[in-house]
Amino acid sequence: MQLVCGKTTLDLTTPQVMGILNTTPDSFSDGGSYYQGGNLNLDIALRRAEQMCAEGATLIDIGGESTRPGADPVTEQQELDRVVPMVEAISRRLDVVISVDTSTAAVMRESAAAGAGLINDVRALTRDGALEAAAAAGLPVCVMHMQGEPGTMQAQPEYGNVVAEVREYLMQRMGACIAAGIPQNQVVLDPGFGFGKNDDHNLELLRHLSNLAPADVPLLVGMSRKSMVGRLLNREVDERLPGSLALAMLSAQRGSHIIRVHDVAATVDVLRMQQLVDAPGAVPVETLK
Ligand code: 7PJ
Repeated sequence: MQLVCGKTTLDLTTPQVMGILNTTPDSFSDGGSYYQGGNLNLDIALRRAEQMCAEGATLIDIGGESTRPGADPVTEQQELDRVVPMVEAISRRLDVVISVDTSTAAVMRESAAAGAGLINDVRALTRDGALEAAAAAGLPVCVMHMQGEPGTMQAQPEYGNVVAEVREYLMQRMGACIAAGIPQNQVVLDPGFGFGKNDDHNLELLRHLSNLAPADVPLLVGMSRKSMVGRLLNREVDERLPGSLALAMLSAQRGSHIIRVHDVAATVDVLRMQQLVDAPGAVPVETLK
């Protein structure tokens, strides 16, 4: 299974790690890390991207809008200003697939022109012009399930059958992508952990991850440091690494192809160990000197 991400083709035979780089001042985990005196500092962000690549990330996900409940809404221009220079800078310097976490058509267009390799949309290309912009970009897309809207989605999520409903939605959005001219094998699906889901919903989706899509469709999952880890283990944001690593491994065992995380080095180790056990021969054995 492969994704053709612009100039780079990504091999999904083994699970790939996507490192998170938020260019927002207010994301729940790394928000504001790259700001100095209220301005985004490209050099600091670039160094973080470089580090994640050295640790084994093959994708970097750049987001300019926080979807955290209560986060300030962002204008199109703000999002462009945060994301596009970052895409340009990374694309010039690093050999990595740049994913843009955006729902905005103009950000998709300008990021693609600046060297992005994947469009990652938590709103599954439902905003005006998004499907068309993504198709015109000629890049693979990740479409995610969300119930409700970011500001209110966690108030009272409700499902009859969460697995069936999420699968149904993802299949429907995949159909919309194909109808818009995006090749079927360039569509990645994501159940959207924590997006309009309570902990039971999240756990049920993880248990049945491999039933969410046909086996030949790439799956992306993101659970790193999320509130579900906090609630289930009673941990603050900076104490969620062990829980996040367990979830990364459990999702790899259930067939996820791309795992979106903050802690790249630790996740790469965990996934390598998982592959050594579950998929002998898939990754080279590295022995200590
Ligand atoms: C996800 C995302 C996710 C995809 C965020 C956070 C919230 N994109 N963007 N999947 N989450 N595809 O990192 O906690 O789960 S932002």
